[in-house]
Amino acid sequence: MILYDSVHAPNPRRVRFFLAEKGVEVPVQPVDIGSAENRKPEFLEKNELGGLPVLELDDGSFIAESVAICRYFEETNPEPPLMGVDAADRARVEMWNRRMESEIFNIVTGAFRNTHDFFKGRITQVPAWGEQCKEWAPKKLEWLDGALADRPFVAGERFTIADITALCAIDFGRVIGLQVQAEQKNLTRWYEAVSSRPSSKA
Ligand SMILES: N[C@@H](CCC(=O)N[C@@H](CS)C(=O)NCC(=O)O)C(=O)O
Repeated sequence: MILYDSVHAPNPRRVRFFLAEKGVEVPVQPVDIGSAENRKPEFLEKNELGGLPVLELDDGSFIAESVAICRYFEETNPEPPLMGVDAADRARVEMWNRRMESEIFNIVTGAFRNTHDFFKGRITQVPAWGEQCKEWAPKKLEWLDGALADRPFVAGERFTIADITALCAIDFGRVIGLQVQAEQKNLTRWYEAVSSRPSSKA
């Protein structure tokens, strides 16, 4: 098994964070996004969309998409559960993980990808969309602060993949100047708790 990884990128971090919570070690092979190694034919054979991370299984097959990779490890290493414990909880975790992706992660990466020089010539940038995402991002944190008023973690009483997605998105938000504000008391409390987990450094 090999995990194709990139140390500074937020999606690979989600998987490393998830694996560290599970105490699972997987051999890692770095792929250099900076030199567009992930866009070369050899890597596109593993994932035709070029995104990282990618998991290569022992039978030589590949799984891309961070949540799909996490799902594989949730099934093979169920403890501790990070994607819900029964039907309603699994649905709730999925709801909140999707929200953390669509409302925060994709807004932060949308701002970065569509405005930053790093992506000039690599993708078709739509700067107006990037600027819109930049404007939305702090409002999304305001919303999350409110959502965290009645519970310790994003999806409820226990730490889940939704917290991992949210933390990786917010930390990556520094590339667009996004920061948790001191007056966002619930979000600050949550941010400190989740950031202090040793797995967050994976
Ligand atoms: N939906 C994919 C997104 C993968 C993705 O876009 N990864 C980024 C790193 S966070 C990447 O490879 N960027 C470099 C590029 O697109 O060339 C996932 O959840 O894993």
